[in-house]
Amino acid sequence: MQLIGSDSFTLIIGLGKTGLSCARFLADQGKPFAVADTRELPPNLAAFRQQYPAVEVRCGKLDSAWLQRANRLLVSPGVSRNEAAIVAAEQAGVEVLGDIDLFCQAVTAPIIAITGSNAKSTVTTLVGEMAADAGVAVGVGGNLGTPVLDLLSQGEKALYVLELSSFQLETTECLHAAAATVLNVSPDHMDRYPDLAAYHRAKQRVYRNCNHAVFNADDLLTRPLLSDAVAQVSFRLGKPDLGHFGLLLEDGELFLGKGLTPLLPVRQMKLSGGHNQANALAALALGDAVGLPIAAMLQTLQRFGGLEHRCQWLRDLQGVAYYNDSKGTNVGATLAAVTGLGPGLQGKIILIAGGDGKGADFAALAEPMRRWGRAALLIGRDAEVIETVLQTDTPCQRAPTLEAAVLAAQQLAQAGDLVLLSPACASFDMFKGFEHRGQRFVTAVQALMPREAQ
Ligand code: UMA
Ligand code: ADP
Repeated sequence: MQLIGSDSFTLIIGLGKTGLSCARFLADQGKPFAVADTRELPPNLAAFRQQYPAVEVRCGKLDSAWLQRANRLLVSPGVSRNEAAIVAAEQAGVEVLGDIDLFCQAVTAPIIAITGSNAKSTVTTLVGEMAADAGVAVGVGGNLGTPVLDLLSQGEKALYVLELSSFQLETTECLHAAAATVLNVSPDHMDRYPDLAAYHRAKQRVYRNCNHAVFNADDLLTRPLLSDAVAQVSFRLGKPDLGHFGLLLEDGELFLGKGLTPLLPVRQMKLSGGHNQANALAALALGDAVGLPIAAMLQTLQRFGGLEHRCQWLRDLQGVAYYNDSKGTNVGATLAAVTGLGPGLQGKIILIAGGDGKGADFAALAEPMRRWGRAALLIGRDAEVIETVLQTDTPCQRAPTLEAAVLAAQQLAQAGDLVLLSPACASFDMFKGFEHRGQRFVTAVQALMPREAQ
């Protein structure tokens, strides 16, 4: 594979999971490519060089002249397409795209595309399981973890369910989903976008050229900016319009429903909390749009218990429940956890939060914490920023480590309370990722001894 000196090559930007999947894809096709990564020492460099010794890799600051010699740039989601060298290359006529575009060009099976600030992974997994339960050969991936191009080596599929982040959507031009949704929009990644409008614009790209748009009628920002010629179906946590999804009250019992038809009592869902009813309705609307049988989808809802690190119950100790919501990496997710769990409690919530706040405004947490919180234990880089917002109404303590926060939470908790790790922040200032943070929390919680025995 001759690359150096080639006057027609694809330049992959980023040597993470996406970059590696792009390299495998292009190598399989015998297409010339090279790689740039803005880091001096990207994590996969040694293994990559060993596997592709002939491929040129340049690390560190992007070399603008080199980018302009490529005929296309395949930009990884972790790199903004507003990087000066990328913008300059695009202005010089170099095509800029991402792995999602390559995938869309390679497959003919219908795609369900799912984005939103929160609940993407839950809904993507749920829709994937609904399809599998209905006997459909389904590929599930994207931001969830498996890069989309790696799905191509998993055999022929009749349907793809993709979780797409705003980062991925920034570089996606060719998506034409059979069904697409923006589940919800609340501020996230404000360190990457100049304002909420720019983030919202990136999310809206999921609807481009879709056949069915599924939106959240309770969240204006999810409404597709499309003509009425495109089929649009909504879901809401209230009475649905005809043909749309929502909640119906029948003889005092709350049901998931479509139009006037009750489908499933919410108490039969394995997922709990109001936010998960919204997630179930979104999944039903998406599955219905591509023709999955409702009966099979309702079966899935009765057994699907959710993903690790998302409002996951861990244990009860001396009347105190411990919940791991390490995936609560933005204010919207933590709000959903506090307002979803708070009303059902006899006691109050002791919230463990903090980390890398990605430039967020935490003010929205103050009122629900005043209402349902007993205290907040704050960790990580932005502990002080969160404390400034919460301390007027909620007692706050700083903790040097997550383990110290768990011990302090146990001391403060009373029977009937719930200790909730829902950081409202990214984890990278203290941990390798949200899973690492969640696992550390699980270990600390499992190690707690009853208070009398200490
Ligand atoms: N990086 C650089 N320079 C580079 C390339 C990357 O500094 O040249 C940094 C990025 O800023 C980032 C890290 O390296 O901190 C990884 O970036 P990447 O683009 O190489 O990421 P991948 O390993 O390819 O993983 C990406 C998604 N990561 C990001 O969008 C940051 C993964 O989502 C996704 O699972 C994977 O593709 C497969 O599709 C993770 C994520 O955190 C879970 N997503 C964000 C979120 O959910 O909030 C959007
Ligand atoms: P994403 O992939 O978008 O990050 P996840 O399904 O991993 O979504 O959940 C992320 C966080 O969002 C978790 O903390 C979870 O408890 C919370 N969450 C789940 N459903 C909702 C919802 N409908 N609205 C707001 N937050 C939610």
